[in-house]
Amino acid sequence: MGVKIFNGKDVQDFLRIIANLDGAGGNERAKQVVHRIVSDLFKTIEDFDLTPDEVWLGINYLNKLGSEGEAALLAAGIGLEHYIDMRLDAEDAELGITGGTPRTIEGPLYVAGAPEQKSKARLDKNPDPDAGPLRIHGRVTGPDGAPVADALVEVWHSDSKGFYSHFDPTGRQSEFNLRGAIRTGADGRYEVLTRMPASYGCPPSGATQTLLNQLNRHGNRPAHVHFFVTTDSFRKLTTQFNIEGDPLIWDDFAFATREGLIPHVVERTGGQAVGFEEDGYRDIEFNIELTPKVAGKDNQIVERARAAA
Ligand code: MBD
Ligand code: FE
Repeated sequence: MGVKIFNGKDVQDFLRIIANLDGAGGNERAKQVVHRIVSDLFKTIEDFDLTPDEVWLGINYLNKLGSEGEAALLAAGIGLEHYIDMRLDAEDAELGITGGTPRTIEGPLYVAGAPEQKSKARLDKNPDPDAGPLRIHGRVTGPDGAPVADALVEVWHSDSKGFYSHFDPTGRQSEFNLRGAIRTGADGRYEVLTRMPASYGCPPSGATQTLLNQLNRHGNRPAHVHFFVTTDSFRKLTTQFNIEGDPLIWDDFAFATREGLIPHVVERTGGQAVGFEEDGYRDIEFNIELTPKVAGKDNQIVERARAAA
């Protein structure tokens, strides 16, 4: 099936020229990575005997992906973002770092710059009658269980349609709706009053869902709440919890669900006493245990392009 030229001298020499492996200058690491990726691509074309039409379909797919700004969404969907977490977990295991709240993926929908509030924040700025009141609270501690003061707890989640402010296709949410940044006091506590998120679905006609359709996979996530927890003393934690009972919890297209990140949802009354308009509300306690720096440094800090407002 198909011609076999990949292992021949012509193609192997060509691959070295493409990446300028034998030339001076450039970025050595980039040269090696480009050489490997282009080689793997050429080999894939040969092994599957891809037709020119199929190759151009793939090129056009990349244009669609980029023009829609969905590359980071696809990274979640093909498990690339979770794979990075698996590598960070393995690195921790190798260093003997155990315990702490599990990390899980950031996802593509964080927005920097939410105004900081002390100990407690109300996140819902727009009415959302389909989303009931939700209180989220907990304590930030170090590995020794002692409370961490001055931790910045950033929280973000979707509305009842699964849409996030700043990225909402309906344009209905105001800036930083359902996003907050809470600074802990001496007791290490944070508290958030907000409204229940719902499950997220990839844009149905977008590049990510287009690829998932080819795999007969859905592009949905269980309802979840994202966290960044940043301090001076410990490693930054990137995590999320899922809303208990969501049928997609173990069927997340982005592979973010982990044991330890499904806190109980408790039905409570007395909402006015905690600051809601309603009497009945749901309550989630989510405590956060941070992990130590390595030789005084956060060895796993992730820099990536992020939206800001
Ligand atoms: C999300 O809300 C999300 O968290 C991820 C990882 C991907 C798409 C939407
Ligand atoms: Fe999300």
